[in-house]
Amino acid sequence: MAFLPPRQHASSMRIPASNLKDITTHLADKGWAIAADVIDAQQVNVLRQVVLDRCSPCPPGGTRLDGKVIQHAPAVLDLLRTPRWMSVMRACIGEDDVVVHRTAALLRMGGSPQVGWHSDFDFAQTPPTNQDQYLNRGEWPNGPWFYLNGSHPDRGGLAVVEGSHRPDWQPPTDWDRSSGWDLPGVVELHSEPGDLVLFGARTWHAARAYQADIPRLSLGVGLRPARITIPYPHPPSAEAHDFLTTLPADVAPLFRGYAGWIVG
Ligand SMILES: O=C(O)CCC(=O)C(=O)O
Repeated sequence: MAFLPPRQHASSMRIPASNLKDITTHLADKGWAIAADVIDAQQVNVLRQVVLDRCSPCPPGGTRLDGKVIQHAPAVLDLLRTPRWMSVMRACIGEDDVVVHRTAALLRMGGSPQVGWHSDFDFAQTPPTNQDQYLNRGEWPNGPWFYLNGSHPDRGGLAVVEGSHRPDWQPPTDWDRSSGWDLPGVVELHSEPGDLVLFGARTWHAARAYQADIPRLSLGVGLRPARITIPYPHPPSAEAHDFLTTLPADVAPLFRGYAGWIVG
């Protein structure tokens, strides 16, 4: 791409998980936010093991994603019982009555390449035909990821384009997925393992190539307003049906209209 001056990457800001006002303001203004210390070290370790169990084996240089992790890992249900996480999520969605939207465990091995610049939002105006079109048209915050090794540019870290959450934001015409890092508005995120990384539904993001010799582990659980249903035309798979009918009573209301089983 042509002639942008080199840019000093802004370092990102962690906001205490109890400061819901600053987290939501930051997310609304900038299109991303980091809620600090949402889960403790013990929960981080449990979730690390979940990602390892669900995404191994993975070959050197590879990436594995489990888009139905919550259906197979009771420990992920415990996140729904974690008041600090729920309060951050509810505040960022802006509604109290929320349901589980989609979940993912993501493992990347050393040698995995850069994840190119993209928005997860599905901008198509035509009726949805695939899982991402069904699930990625909502306005609720994306991510929201726990980078369970921390996010840092030297650890395959996530970066976002500040301001790109706004509907009228357009990428410069010479951008593509393989563009580098000296781009206008890029913020490289620095988070700790118990931090929740949030970004807007439209926010453009990318992740650095990962080089370390331990697996990079991330877990994402997205919620949406309960009043929004996903018009998926098929009934739940047998596996999803079993999961939904055996859910513990305390979390079952969070699975009204669950459609995350589409994935994977
Ligand atoms: O963290 C990563 O490696 C990729 C995350 C990502 O691209 C996404 O959430 O869409």
